[in-house]
Amino acid sequence: MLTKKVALVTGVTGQDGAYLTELLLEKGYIVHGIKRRASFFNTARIDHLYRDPHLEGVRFFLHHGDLTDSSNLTRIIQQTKPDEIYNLAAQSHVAVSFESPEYTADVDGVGTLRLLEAIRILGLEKKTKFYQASTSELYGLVRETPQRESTPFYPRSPYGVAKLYAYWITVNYRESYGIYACNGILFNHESPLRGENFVTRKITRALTRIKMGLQDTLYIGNLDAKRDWGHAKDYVEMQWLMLQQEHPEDFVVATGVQHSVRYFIEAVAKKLGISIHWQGTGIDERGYDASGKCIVAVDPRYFRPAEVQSLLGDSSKARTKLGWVPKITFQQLVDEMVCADLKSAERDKLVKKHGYDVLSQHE
Ligand code: NDP
Ligand code: GDR
Repeated sequence: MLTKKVALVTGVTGQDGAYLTELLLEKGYIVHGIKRRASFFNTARIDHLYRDPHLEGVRFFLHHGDLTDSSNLTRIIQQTKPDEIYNLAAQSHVAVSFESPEYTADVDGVGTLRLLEAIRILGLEKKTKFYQASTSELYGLVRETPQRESTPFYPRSPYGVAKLYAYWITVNYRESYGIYACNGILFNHESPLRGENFVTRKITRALTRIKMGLQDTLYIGNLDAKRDWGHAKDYVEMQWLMLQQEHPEDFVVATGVQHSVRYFIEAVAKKLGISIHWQGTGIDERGYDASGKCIVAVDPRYFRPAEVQSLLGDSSKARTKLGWVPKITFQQLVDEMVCADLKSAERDKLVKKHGYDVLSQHE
């Protein structure tokens, strides 16, 4: 049966925001999303879900807002009176957080507090459930493998530290004010909607463009980093499930399978029929294709001041208590991302063939 619930999604224009909004609309929710004002339209991921608000039966609405602006957030929550808030908004790039640590702390840490305070100030503690997008980056320098809910935290970036504050303030408001608030400790999840400067999308985008002759080289950082990569579509289902329980709890969300960045490149190259011959080790490493042309080069620019070398999650609690299992395998994820980026590379190739410039985006 379709629900009559109202959800408010921060970060609605991001990868997870798009998949979650689609899921909530399918379930019958009225969805309010908070988007930032930008000089370019930034709604490409959700345009297919959006309908003219003048039409009848529209259930998806957008509001301008920002996690750094508490009066704005309080007003939106007051107007929409949501049954559920999904706090997905964040400066979500770990490397960028070293460049903008203060901003990252403000948005990712204090931003979470602003939402929780708004719930409290408006007297919505008993009505509004709250989901916080916590992260495997909390584990950082790992103390135990695989990582589970009880594994101690040791964040390794301003992003991780800001998210640590958000994690604990969520727990604190649950314990202090009885708000139904929970943390999803999500491990890396990807999709064709993944931002272009995260490593998986950077790889699928670059290798498909190399395949189409639009680009020569993929410049990359730490090839030996290992991640537990799942599909965003599976993970937003868990975000929703966590708010449908009798009592609020925190859950790890992961596949339990780990691969290195190098392996991800190899999997994409295999799918595309590009051969990469690895040569040497360390920062001088180069990958050459069959014709001897360098296509993968390590650039120390992409190394981080402190790295999270290896993450592997144990989501037994989610599987046992909520019956959640990820449906999409690593290979299916790679295939889907490669197919989507190949399509846009083919389109760019056609545009170029007809004499128009193709803009290349570099990280
Ligand atoms: P994205 O980077 O794709 O999306 C982030 C969203 O936050 C975008 O809509 C962005 O808006 C918005 N945003 C950024 N800064 C602000 C701000 N100051 N005020 C309001 N909105 C803002 O991230 P994902 O969808 O991948 O991730 C969603 C959440 O989950 C994030 O909090 C992330 O930290 C966390 N997370 C992600 C994981 C992953 O592997 N994807 C794993 C674990 C946690 P705009 O479009 O304008 O930039
Ligand atoms: P991560 O994702 O830092 O885990 O954070 P990202 O894809 O950026 O990096 C994963 C690993 O790959 C290494 N790496 C590179 N990373 C990027 N971005 N670009 C490169 O060129 C490159 N080369 C190697 C990184 O050093 C790292 O070890 C993501 C984000 O979505 C966070 O918001 C989220 O909380 C965590 O996942 C879980």
